[in-house]
Amino acid sequence: MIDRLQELREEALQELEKASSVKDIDEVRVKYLGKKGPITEVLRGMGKLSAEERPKVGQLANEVREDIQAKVEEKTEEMEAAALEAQLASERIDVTLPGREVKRGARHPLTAVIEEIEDIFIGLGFQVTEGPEVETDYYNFEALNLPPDHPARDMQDSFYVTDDMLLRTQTSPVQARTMEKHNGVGPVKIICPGKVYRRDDDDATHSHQFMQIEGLYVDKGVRMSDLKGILNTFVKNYFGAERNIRLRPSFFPFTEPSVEVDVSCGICAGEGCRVCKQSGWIEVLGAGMVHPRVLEMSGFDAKEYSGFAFGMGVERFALLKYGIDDIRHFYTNDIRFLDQFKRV
Ligand code: 2NL
Repeated sequence: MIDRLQELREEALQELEKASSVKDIDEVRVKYLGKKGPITEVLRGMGKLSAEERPKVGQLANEVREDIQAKVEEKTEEMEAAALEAQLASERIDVTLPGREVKRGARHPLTAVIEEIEDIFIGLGFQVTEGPEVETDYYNFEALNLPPDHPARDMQDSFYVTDDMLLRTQTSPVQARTMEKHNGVGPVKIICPGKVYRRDDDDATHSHQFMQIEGLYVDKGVRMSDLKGILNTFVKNYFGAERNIRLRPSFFPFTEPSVEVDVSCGICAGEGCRVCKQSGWIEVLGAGMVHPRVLEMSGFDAKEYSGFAFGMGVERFALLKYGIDDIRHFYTNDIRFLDQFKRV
């Protein structure tokens, strides 16, 4: 029996030595140390032994078991360490490789210009207000004192959705709606940025859809000099402190008196050049004192209240500031064009 146990130990240790996987090792363990294994069998036959031999065989059997168990553990650890090594080797990363470029987006130049203009007017106490792009004939035309025979009211010049509804041709209806909500109580001091639509053939300076910002200040005692001061401050903030404005008489149905506002040319400083067509001035805004009929229709007492209003095309402000020569660049969204505004 002693010989048999030593034989079994040799066999088991050799088989473990040859084992090449955790599964192999476990099979050997079950084969030798399992309940139906040869060592258990030897122990069962111990009854036939003498009282003298029994403890010796028992002790050896335990030693054999312990040796096999120790080898099983040693081999398993070896295997697991090797597996971990292999995994680490296969997952090795080179931290010195250059990283992947992070693609940064950018605000659209028109968005950047709108936000810049908004910030200037917020600094002057105005609130930013928005409204619907599909408007009723009333808010788009009637409330702004446009006579029924005005060209803009022609089916040919505006995008009508029904007989009575159209895509707004200016953002003034937002202002008319806001005045109405104030129930004849001032002040109303707002700017309204947004998309507007006119039936037009697109070219370098025209688009059937463009961005407008209008401003409105209604309160007791608002005067033309307030308009001039606000626009002068705005233009200097937007274009630069060295620029000046001048007002020329004009006409709009919704303002009386009405003016066109020019900014001094930033290229030639008034000397005359190609950009300002030799005049030294560039037209940038339309403005005026809100027509009393417009105030009354929106619920304000024109004997008590007065106001000024102005309107500007955002594309024109962007063209002038960034030296862009074609308004269509804003809508075709060529990534090479847009990329140039990453720092704007
Ligand atoms: C332009 C410049 C302008 C206004 C817009 C306005 C709005 C209300 C009342 C009175 Cl609610 N006026 N807006 C005023 C003057 C000019 O836009 O060139 N428009 C054709």
